[in-house]
Amino acid sequence: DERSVASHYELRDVIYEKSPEGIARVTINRPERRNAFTPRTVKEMRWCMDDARDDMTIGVVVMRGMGDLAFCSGGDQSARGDGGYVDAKAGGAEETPRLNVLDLQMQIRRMPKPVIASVAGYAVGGGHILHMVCDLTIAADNAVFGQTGPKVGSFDAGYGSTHMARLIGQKKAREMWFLARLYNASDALKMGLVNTVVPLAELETETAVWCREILRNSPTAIRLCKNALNAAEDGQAGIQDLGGSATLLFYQSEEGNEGRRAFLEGRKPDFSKFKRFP
Ligand code: 2NE
Repeated sequence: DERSVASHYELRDVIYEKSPEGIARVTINRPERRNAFTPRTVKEMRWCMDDARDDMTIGVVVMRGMGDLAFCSGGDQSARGDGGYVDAKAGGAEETPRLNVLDLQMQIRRMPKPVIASVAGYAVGGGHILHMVCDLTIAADNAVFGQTGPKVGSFDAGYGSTHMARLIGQKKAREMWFLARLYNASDALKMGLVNTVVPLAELETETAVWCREILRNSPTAIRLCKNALNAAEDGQAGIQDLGGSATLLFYQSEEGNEGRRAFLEGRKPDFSKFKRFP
């Protein structure tokens, strides 16, 4: 029941689908590399996230990896130059290195609709961080989680560390980063890293069930709850996001529109009729 999205943006590493019921699905399509991402993969995912945000028919976004073996194995180590991750330019020259996956993490945090990670197989390295910054994680029973960065000379000292500590606690977060072990799905459930674990064959169906349950609820209530949960972690940037939603609501009110109308009509605004709620 899904239709692919025709767009002006050429997607090569990612498959983007939207269903009429309001679910957008972003699939990393590099199974031969366990769905590792390059800067190009991330740019494509960012384009999809922008589209899903702006599309008012979409109420929930699902992120997944192609195949059963991996959700995402993090940064593609073969795309890592001396200064960081790069795409090769024509002629073999390197582009300017930039860790653009941090922008993707921010987009997921700021998406005013839930983003669900649907994890089969490995979610490791930067791929593990992507599932952590998603609002919910549904794991298949073959899922494996871990931070492999310290083994390959990499780390994420942003959400990858601090949000992890909020999810699983300081001791466990330090264990995950310092030892770089891998954890199976039932460990992950006990640690609070994922919301539920289902048999691999049921992952897609169960993800759709969660999406549909979300879609039945008030989009504005969900948006504000997400804003608030983020704001408790994100400081001033989180308050800005919550504030943006408050402004969106206020602009839809009579009181907000009285100010605009008065200005355009060249008169003084009359706010006297609006209640000062306790
Ligand atoms: C994911 C894992 C554990 C899977 O193991 P296995 O045994 O199932 O598969 P295999 O044979 O290792 O991988 C299959 C193919 O995928 C490539 C492999 O090189 C292999 O290629 P071929 O030999 O068939 O040609 N592949 C897998 N992951 C890749 C990767 N990340 N980059 C490039 N090629 C990859 C196992 O493959 C594994 O441990 N992968 C490496 C995980 C890793 O260290 N990721 C980077 C961590 S750093 C990071 O992502 C990061 C961060 O920490 C902070 C910010 C941003 C990024």
